[in-house]
Formats: sequence, structure tokens, C-alpha cells
Amino acid sequence: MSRSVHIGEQEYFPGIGRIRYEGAESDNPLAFKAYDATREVAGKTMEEHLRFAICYWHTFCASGGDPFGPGTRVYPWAKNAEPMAAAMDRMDAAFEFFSKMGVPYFCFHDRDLAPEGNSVGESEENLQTMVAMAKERMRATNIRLLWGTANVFSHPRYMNGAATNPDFDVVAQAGAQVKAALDATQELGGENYVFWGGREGYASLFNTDTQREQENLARFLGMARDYGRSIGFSGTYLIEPKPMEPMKHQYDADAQTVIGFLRHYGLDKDFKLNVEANHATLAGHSFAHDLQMATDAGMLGSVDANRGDPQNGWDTDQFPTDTNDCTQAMLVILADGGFTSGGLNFDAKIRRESVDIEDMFIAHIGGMDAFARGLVFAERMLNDSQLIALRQGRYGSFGSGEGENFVAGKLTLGDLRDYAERNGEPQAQSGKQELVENRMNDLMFR
Ligand code: XLS
Ligand code: NI
Ligand code: NI
Repeated sequence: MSRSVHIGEQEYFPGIGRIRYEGAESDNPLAFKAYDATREVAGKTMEEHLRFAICYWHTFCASGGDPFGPGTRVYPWAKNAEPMAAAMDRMDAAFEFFSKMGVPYFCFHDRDLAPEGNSVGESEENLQTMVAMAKERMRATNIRLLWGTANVFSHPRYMNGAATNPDFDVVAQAGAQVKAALDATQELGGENYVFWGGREGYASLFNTDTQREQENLARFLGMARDYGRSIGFSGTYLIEPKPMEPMKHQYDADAQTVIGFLRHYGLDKDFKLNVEANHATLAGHSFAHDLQMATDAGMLGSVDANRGDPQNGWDTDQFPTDTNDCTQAMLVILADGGFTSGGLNFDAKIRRESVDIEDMFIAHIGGMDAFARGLVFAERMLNDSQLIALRQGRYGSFGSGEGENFVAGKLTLGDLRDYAERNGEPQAQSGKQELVENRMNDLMFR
């Protein structure tokens, strides 16, 4: 089915058509140089591997405001003063943009799609109206929902947290929102449902019962899981780690912390991780590290693709254009067998100074090309006999003799002691990091 480019009554991006692949030699800023949706790499097409999604919040709801000044962009879909009418214009613009970018997926928060009403019931109605419209647009364009989520961090009532709020009345409000967002996600055939613990944390230890808050969070997640399953949602629940911002400390600090939490509370059968590049770096890790920790646990669900700024200590949510970073990420994802229900969601925003309408397209093109290159490079590295031999070789001592017995669980600590004495001082083994790094560069640029 071909995707119609102009969906609603108004065309919001006139003069820009469907973005095409033109190849590495193209000088056209509005064309893909590397992302060729139908190109096969490692047995699947690029589209199937990368499963790109565009996020609703940064791209259609934000206008460039920062703590020091208001937005810098006045989008044509944000002009109607009536909130529901504006939501409909925004949806038309969004689906036109998704179609022109040629992505298979999008992601949303409840409040991105529909404005909050004056009561729980009115908010639910607003959301249902917009979900009906989204369903129709999805059918017309063939664009699917990677995940839905609830924004339980922006409204002032959530200033002390949502599921971890010390006030039960606020916890219940969060419950109402998550219930409606699960309904919306299920209605739209979403493949995952995300929980980002925006304010699930604290600012001061001395007014906070952290143990109670974490127990409440686990209880809340279990309730959400049960409700989702009861309405037929069979997708994956995802927790998105982030160590701080907006709170000083957030409970879902990084991949390993979340894995431990999910296992501790018996949630690890239904929940996986949505790893975001900029959140990993805020936690003092690399993007690839958090991906690796998630895959080691069998819990990599999906990815929020963006990047931070090495000199800025906050969530700058820039578009991912660092080829090295994207390659290292794809190396982990590909080695894990690739995405199942997850994908690469551009949780990224253009800079406040990028005020041309085409900047939205250019930004997404850059991100898609960077990950397409990353995929190609990662495949080369994964199949490179030198790199394979180098890594495997370092663990060769576990393949035979006492090393093999150790792996099989046949040795005691006393056996280790006796072997150490018999064997004497180990011979130093080079880690060969420079060689590995050189080899990776050589493979990228060959
Ligand atoms: C914010 C988060 C947010 C989640 C969805 O830092 O990345 O955008 O992805 O609530
Ligand atoms: Ni995110
Ligand atoms: Ni973020």
C-alpha cells in the first residue's frame, strides 16, 4: 500500500516530498545517503533491522523553549487556540511528517495526543477522540505504533512523583492516566508500553521514605501490567532508565539498577528496558555499555536514539549523528539478534536555533543515516575473523583443563588456591585494545 503524503486538509510541509534514498554521492540535504529501507544487511532489510520511530513530543509539541526563554518556532499546526482543534491539526502534521520521512513507527505520551481535561473523565474522552483519529490515520498511512506512554511528570500535581508520590491521591491520578494510556496503546496496536520514571525519585533524603516509595513503584507497575494483560495487551512493558533530571536522584538510575529492581520484585518476565543514549551518558556510562548490560540480562527491549553533549551535564536530546556511537550501539543490538518488539525511537529534538521547517527533516535524515551506517559497520565487525579471534582468545584458558572445570562449577576455593600455587605467577596477557580499535576503524572505512 502506498503512503499518501498529504493526509488532512492542509499540507504542513509544502515543497518537501517523500524523502528518498539517493546514495552516498548525493549532495541533496533532503535525501538519505545511507538509509536504503529495502537494502538487505545480515538477512533483513534496513527497515526491518532499524525499526525507526518518530516521537510526538519533541517534534510536534515542543517549540524550542528553554529555562531562559520561550519557544523560537511557531508551527502552523500550533496556532489554533482551542486545545482539541490544535490537537487535530498537530496530528495531521505528524502523520504527514511520518509519511514523508518513510518511518514505520511513531511513539507518544497521552498528553502529546490530547490535552488534559477538567476531570479524569474529560481527559479520557479527549484521548479517546484523538485515538480514534490516530487509528484512522494509521490505517491510511500504514504507520504503526512502537509504544505509548503516559506523561505523569509535567503536571504540577506530579512535582513529588507519580507512583512514588508520598500522597496516595496523586498516585491514584497517575493510575487513572496510565490506565487510559494503556487503553490507547492497546487500541492502536502498540507493540510496547513505556514507563519513564520522570519524577520517580527524590530531592532530599531527609523528607523521603525511599523504601516505601520503591515498594509503591513496584506495586504500581504490577497493577499496570495486570490491567494491560486484562485488556489483551500482549506487548512488552519497558522501563526507561535515567539517573537524574528532573529529580536529583531517580530510582531507575541505569540499566543494571533497573534489572536488579525488576528481578527483585518479580517483574522481569513482563518488563524489559528502553535504553536511551543520553540517559546512559548521564549515568556515567556509554550508550553501548547500558545496551550491553540489558542484553546480558536478556532484557533489551527498545532504544531511545539520541545523544548528549560531552561538555553539558544534562539531557540535551540531540539527534544521533556520531557514527562511532551508532556503530557501537548496533554492534550490541545485532550481536543480540536484533530487535523483536523494539526499535529506534528518535527521542531527540532540534536545537533552539534551528528554526526552519526543513530542519526537522534534516535532523531525522541524519539520525537515520547514522544508524544505517552503524548497522553496516557493525555487521562487518561482527563477522570479522580477527576481532572474533581476539575476543575469544582472551578467554581461551576457560576452554580446557582446570579453567573448564571452574566453568562447570567443579572447583572449590581451595582448588583455586592449590592450582594457583602449582601454576605460579600467570604470564601477562595483552588486552590489545589499540589493535581492536584500529581494526574497527579499518573496517569502517574500507
Ligand atoms: C525524558 C525521557 C522521555 C521518555 C518518555 O528524558 O526520555 O522522553 O522517553 O517519557
Ligand atoms: Ni526517552
Ligand atoms: Ni531523555
